[in-house]
Amino acid sequence: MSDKVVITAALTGAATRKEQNPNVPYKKDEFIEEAVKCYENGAAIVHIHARDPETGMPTSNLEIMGGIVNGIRERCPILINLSTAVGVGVPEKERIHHIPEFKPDFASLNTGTMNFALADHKTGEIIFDFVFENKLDMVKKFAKIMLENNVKPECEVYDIGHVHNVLLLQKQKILEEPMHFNFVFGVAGGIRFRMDYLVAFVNSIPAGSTWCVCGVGPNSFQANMAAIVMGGNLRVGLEDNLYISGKELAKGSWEQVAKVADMARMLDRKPATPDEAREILNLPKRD
Ligand code: KMH
Ligand code: ZN
Repeated sequence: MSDKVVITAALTGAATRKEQNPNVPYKKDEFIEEAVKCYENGAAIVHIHARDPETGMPTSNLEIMGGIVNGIRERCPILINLSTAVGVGVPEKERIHHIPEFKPDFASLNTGTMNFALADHKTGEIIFDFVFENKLDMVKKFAKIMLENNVKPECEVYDIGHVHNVLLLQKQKILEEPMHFNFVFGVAGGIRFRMDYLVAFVNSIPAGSTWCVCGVGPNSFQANMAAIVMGGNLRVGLEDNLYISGKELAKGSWEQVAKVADMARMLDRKPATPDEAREILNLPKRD
């Protein structure tokens, strides 16, 4: 097992709001400060959904996104992963147009249509009911654009069936090996964290693939700890989890990065630098 662990910080996502945690970034400078602090605390990658600075709504507006991406690139060498989920109801074109424009190191590739709800796991109540559309034809189109632009896809899998979708596309030579997977636990509509499910995920991907784990809400740090033990990579951040412990709000994604970096060190693994992450995850070289 590698003694290095690649930590990704997912700064915003599409759903979390300042009303829930005031440290969710909306403005360009807030994104840049968060990214720099995440880098300083051990993150090698930032995963970004841009926000409209006034409303806080998710957007892939090229001017807004350009300010964030270029601002981060000027301040630190952290690698950049841009979301192609973007936000609820965003049309297909606006989910992908920023990828050829900014050629990030990584882009998320969501691999199956699914329920993507917000639920109260204690009562079972569905708070927000949403179908996340990722028809295979669209996944294929997005993957092709990533391939043409030399951008590595991070295959987002929320259930084992999504791994099988990825394998179908890989047979068509649209996804190059070694592939990279993000195993997402805890979305209402996807799989919840259990050690045996993580083992099943790891056993279902082609040998030589790399993988990362993230968990939504209370699944977050438990899934991360399991990934450290199993030799995988980690993702934390206010996109996935608003808290640092129990019901204590995180001061920023960077505080969660510091926590999992310590967890990794405790188990004799160290956070990878961006250069090491590029090598470990087989990312294309950049100027
Ligand atoms: N919000 C996460 C559970 C993406 O941006 O493409 C999954 C995610 C997907 O980060
Ligand atoms: Zn995301």
